[in-house]
Amino acid sequence: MKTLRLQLRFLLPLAVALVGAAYIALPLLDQVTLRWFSRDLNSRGALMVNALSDAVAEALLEPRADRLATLLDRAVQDERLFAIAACDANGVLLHATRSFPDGLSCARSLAIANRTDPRLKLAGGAVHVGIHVVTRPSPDPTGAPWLGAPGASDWAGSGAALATEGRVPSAMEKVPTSPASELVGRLVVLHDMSFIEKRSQDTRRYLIGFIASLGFVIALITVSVAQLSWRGWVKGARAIMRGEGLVSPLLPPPELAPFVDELRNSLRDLEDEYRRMQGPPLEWTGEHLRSLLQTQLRGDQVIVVSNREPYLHEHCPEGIVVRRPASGLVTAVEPVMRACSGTWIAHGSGSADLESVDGNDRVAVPPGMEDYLLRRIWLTPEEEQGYYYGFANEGLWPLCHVAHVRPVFRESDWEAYRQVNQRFADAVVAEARGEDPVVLVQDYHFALLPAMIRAKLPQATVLTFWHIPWPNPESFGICPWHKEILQGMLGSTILGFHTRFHCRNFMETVDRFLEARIEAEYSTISVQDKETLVESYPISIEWPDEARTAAWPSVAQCRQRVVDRLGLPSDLCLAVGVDRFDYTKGILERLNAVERLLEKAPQWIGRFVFVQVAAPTRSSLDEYRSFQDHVERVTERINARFGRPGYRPVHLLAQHHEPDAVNELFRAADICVVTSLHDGMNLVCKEFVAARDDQQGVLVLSRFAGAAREMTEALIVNPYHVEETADALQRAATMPAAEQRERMVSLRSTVREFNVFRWAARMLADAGRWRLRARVEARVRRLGPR
Ligand code: ADQ
Repeated sequence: MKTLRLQLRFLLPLAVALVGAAYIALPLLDQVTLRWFSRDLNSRGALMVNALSDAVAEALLEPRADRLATLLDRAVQDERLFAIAACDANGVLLHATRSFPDGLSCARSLAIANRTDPRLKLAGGAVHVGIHVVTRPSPDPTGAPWLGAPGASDWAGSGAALATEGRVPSAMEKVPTSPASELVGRLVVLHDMSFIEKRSQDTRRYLIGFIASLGFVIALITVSVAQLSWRGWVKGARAIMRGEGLVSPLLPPPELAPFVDELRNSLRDLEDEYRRMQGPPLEWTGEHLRSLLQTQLRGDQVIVVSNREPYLHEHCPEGIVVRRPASGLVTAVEPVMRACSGTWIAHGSGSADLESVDGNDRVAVPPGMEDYLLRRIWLTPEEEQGYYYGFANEGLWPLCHVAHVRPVFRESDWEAYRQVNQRFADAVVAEARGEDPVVLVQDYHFALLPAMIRAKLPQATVLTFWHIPWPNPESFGICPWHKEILQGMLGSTILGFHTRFHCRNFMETVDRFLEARIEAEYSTISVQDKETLVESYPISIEWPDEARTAAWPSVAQCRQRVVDRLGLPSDLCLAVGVDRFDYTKGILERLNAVERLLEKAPQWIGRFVFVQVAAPTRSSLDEYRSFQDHVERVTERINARFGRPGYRPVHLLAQHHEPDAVNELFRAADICVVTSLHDGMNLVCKEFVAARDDQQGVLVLSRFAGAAREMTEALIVNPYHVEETADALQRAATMPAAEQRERMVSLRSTVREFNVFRWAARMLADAGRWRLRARVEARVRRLGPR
């Protein structure tokens, strides 16, 4: 079918070209044949007139009409001659044969004879008009009307015209070269042209036949060649260009193989470069990301590894339900995965997870859309305890956040951490379809995974993203296995943090503890010839598109629903906080600030309400349990101090909320409070801004959250400074609508532009460049010194 299409693509233009050629060639051919025949007829006429010259001259001079008629009637016997007429030197018609057209004068005959097309159309067909001069030797060379002299040309218009009479000079036309010749008259010779037209038609027919046969032969050859060789030859060439030529029977000769390789690679490089030159789109969408993957990474397989799964299947009284966990990582990476497809490997922690997977522990998600595969890994309670709760959350989490909670490191936890990392690495190898997948390793649960993957899949591109802060070398040195962790992470091709500050901390830590070559200028670290790019990629959220925002209830509706649900006073200033119930999020500090506000500005008592949504997290750890207890006690204290019947200044909702409920709260609020003590980025503040399409609301943001570097229009606070935070709450509560709008518009444009697809695109584009570089280097190595 494809071959047929290709042939048609060639044959149709060929047919058009041939028809075009015939269209142009036929009129040309007519002109040329006419010119040839005209020349022939003139010569023929000249010969005839030459033979009659003396007799005609005498008859004209005498003048003897009967003699002239006899001469002309005899001459016209020639089958190709149509008629002859004789004109005297002044252009007066003296005699014409019978068939000479009525009304054709000597002057008009001369005019026709001098045209490019000396044809005269008559009822019976066209005739050729030729004029031939008749002369005699001059008795008086001084007084005779000479050919070409004024007077002799009266009926012709000019002497020059006479010189070209009949187009072809006849023997008689040579007369003017001799002053001894005297013009006696002219013969108008009309040749029958029907035979010329017949010949011309024949020629035309032959030409059309020739062009048609030529087209047919070319088409036949094309079709045959295409049929015989297209499949084999072109397929072979294509296979070679794709690099499959090694198994093709049409292999290039071995000595050409390096050139074919080179050509193929250069073409790929050019194509990559061209795509890169196109530049990034202004607002990244899932669609852009998908096309970036297809172009820059050629649709390579993408595998994500994280501890937290994007969807949990849970048992509940109504049956099995699917839930989205409260996790910044999931919030950010899930839309990317929906855009990229591929496989997400994560710990299956839902109570109904096992019942929801197929024989390979896979389930397609999101439910109903099934854009990608979720591959679940099952952990024993001991593994989960050691790897997740122990090493990751009692060790690395407080170590990296420096939030004044002492990290705990146990040998058994470390062992479990190593084993679980290895199990995930094995799962990556099992899920990889080729030897060079793109693996996105997420977070501090998998510090050892990059090196483990590299050991099994050296060609893989491993992008590790560390979602939490990286401390200074002194703090990190507390971990007994700091070297192993650094070595594990340096198995990554690219290692990403949210900020430059965290990148610098990491490079200084490596510098302190490992033998490595660090090139700060290029942000690279090399250990034993293995290079890792350390780069900052500030994470973000998926910007809600119009279809989504159109479905949102209005801000007023959201406000009313929240007021009704929580039994709040209707005339109030509503501040909200949405977090995992984690000590790093500064929940205690913000409660203290609310308390301080009510102390400093008692006019707010009864009118200021703070709603804290806190999703329970890591509750089996003592530190978290005691933190939650502490928060509850402080909440009770504030409510006891400032509350009154029908009014509680603080509402603590210690439960998981679905994304729609969180969004409703953001839209209902006047103020969103984010007071993390240390946060890699913090997505809550970005979600708040995205929810406010009414361009109202104030963000109070901790300067210790990575987001503070981008969201400078927020009221930036030091959460450890209670007074400052309380003042910021006061300022937010009284901020004029115009100022709110100004700040919100700017914040929204930042988050919209620097959305999560851009985050992923930057990393994946860097990965694409890195892969290209690796390919070029491998090629150079293969070719070696010549
Ligand atoms: P987290 O520490 O989980 O993320 P964050 O970035 O604030 O923190 O994201 C929390 C997410 O959970 C948000 O999407 C939020 O809406 C949701 N959430 C919070 N409380 C919830 C609740 N009660 N019910 C339902 N959903 C809730 C880590 C790092 C961050 C970094 C992210 C992404 O600690 O610094 O921003 O990864 O890299």
